[in-house]
Amino acid sequence: MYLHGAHVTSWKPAGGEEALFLSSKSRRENGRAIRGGIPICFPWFGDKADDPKAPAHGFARTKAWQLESIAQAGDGVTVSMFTESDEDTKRWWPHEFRIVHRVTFAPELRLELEVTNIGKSSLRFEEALHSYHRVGDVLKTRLAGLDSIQYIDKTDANRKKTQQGDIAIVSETDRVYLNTSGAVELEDPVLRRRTRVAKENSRTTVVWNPWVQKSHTLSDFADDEWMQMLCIETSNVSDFAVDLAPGQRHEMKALVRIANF
Ligand code: TA6
Repeated sequence: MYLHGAHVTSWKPAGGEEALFLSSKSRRENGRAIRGGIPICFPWFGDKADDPKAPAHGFARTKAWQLESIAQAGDGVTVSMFTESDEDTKRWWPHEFRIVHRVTFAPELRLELEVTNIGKSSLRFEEALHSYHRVGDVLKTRLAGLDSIQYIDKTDANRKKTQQGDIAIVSETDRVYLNTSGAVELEDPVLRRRTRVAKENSRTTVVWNPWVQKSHTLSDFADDEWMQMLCIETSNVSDFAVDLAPGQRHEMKALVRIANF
């Protein structure tokens, strides 16, 4: 886990294999997000609606966070990092906030993203734990848990559609599943494992795979790496952005468990 963006890049449950995908082309540079692991998107998701010059997915993933604590937690370790508003953040987003990323590395991975409005005016934000799950061959995976859920298809002019059955990746996939609080389960017959992602205080789930074409446009991503990853993003975006009054706090949680078969 890096202070650069409070970014988790690896979790390997005891006796198991690496759960997260990290690009061989990812670059550790100031102002640049790590490609892979779990980037934090905050306080907006994707492009900033009213400012095309603003950094995609907000500034949290390229900001230097501070270490708050490291503590033993049962059969795991909890690492807590935080950052707050400053002159830089206010250039893009005129609000006072404190954000904490609390991660417990244990037989399961627990992620808690806590946002507090420390200002005098209310604020609205979007957030996502933009997790890159490592898979054996994305073409052979199936993602369950979003059947009959409405989604925004960002590869088709943001048209709203309804999911039928499990998700199979057969082309570029960039979808925002709306008003869903349920867990999802990723079946991976090549790595012979099932990854379950449960969540709290999250009303959207984003599913992303860049496929062939888009992979070529990403300078920090190798051309064939799209086969080894699937992003499943615990989030509150689009119509489900979060409103916080002064002094209020919001905590989104994700819990990742892997079962081998
Ligand atoms: O979460 C999916 C998405 O919003 C896609 O639209 C794609 O752009 C992806 O994020 C990666 O974004 P990035 O800014 O990290 O290249």
